[in-house]
Amino acid sequence: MAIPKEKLLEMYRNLITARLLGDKLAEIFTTGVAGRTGLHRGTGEEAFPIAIQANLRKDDYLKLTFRMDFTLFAKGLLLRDVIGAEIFRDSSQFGGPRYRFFDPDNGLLAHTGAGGEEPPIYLGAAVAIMYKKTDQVCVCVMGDGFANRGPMHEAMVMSAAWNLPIVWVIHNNQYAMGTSVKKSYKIDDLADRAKAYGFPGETVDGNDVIASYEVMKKYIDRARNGGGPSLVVGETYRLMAHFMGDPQIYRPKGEAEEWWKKDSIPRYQKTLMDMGILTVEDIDKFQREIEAEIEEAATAALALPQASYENHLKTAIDEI
Ligand SMILES: Cc1ncc(C[n+]2csc(CCOP(=O)(O)OP(=O)(O)O)c2C)c(N)n1
Ligand SMILES: [Mg+2]
Repeated sequence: MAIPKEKLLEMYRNLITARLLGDKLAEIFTTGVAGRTGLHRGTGEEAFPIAIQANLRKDDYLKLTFRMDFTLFAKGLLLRDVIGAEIFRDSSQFGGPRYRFFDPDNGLLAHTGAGGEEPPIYLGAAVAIMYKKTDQVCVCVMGDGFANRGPMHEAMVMSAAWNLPIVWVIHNNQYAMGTSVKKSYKIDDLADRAKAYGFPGETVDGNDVIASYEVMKKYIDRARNGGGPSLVVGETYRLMAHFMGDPQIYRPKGEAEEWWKKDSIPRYQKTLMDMGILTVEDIDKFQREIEAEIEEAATAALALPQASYENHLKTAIDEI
């Protein structure tokens, strides 16, 4: 499949933006000006969510893992509003999220503190698409940890029974807090589970931008065209600590170093350079442009008003 050059470069820009934004967020959190504590960094796992979002429209529904929410600029959110949502600011007065990425106009419905409760909510969005007979799709991404909770299983069962336009995704970064997937799954290929629900399942190298884009495209197109649900597993690695401050005593020595060798950025740069659509000069230029964009967005985000639970709940209830 030939991916248009513009799409390949859009994913490159987004990948670099995600990497630099992750660094910027870590910097903001260490200065104490964020309205919450405990950033769960996603540096090193950006390629998979970027490739997923490259296949989505603004009106499609998307749930990303809490760790990868900061890549939601690739869904159309302003960088300012992404940073604002991360640091507990409210950008609703400008049409952005009011609280922690709650932004229905951009297909972002819920992020629950009780992790793993979201799949039935996104299942509901897929039911709504079925009734409204639109060609939207729903993509629900859960971490390898929260994908093992009950709500995801029940939602997958129902999605199959009703042939709903939803792609279930497991973002497998090999750990849930200190627990390795090897301890929580007794199968090697997590996509094997799809068979039991009665829909297709496929595993892809989540650090390979193009492979991830192609696999996601296949199943998103399938769902959009009435083909029903599927399960995609993106294999990556949680290179960062569970949260900033976690001593990571559970991680075998040398394991993270091995995964750094599979980092998506140098791999994707090489691929694009081999294809003749990216030069060393472009790499420098993009880097400088994106750094400036992030600085500007961070300044604007810090000036946003603090979000408040009371205000969020009140307006959310009023809207229902
Ligand atoms: C119901 C519930 N149980 C436990 C937690 C604590 N918790 C927060 S993050 C996390 C790990 C999630 O692992 P995974 O889904 O693999 O996401 P990752 O951290 O790897 O991105 C846990 C157990 C929670 N938030 N909610
Ligand atoms: Mg995980």
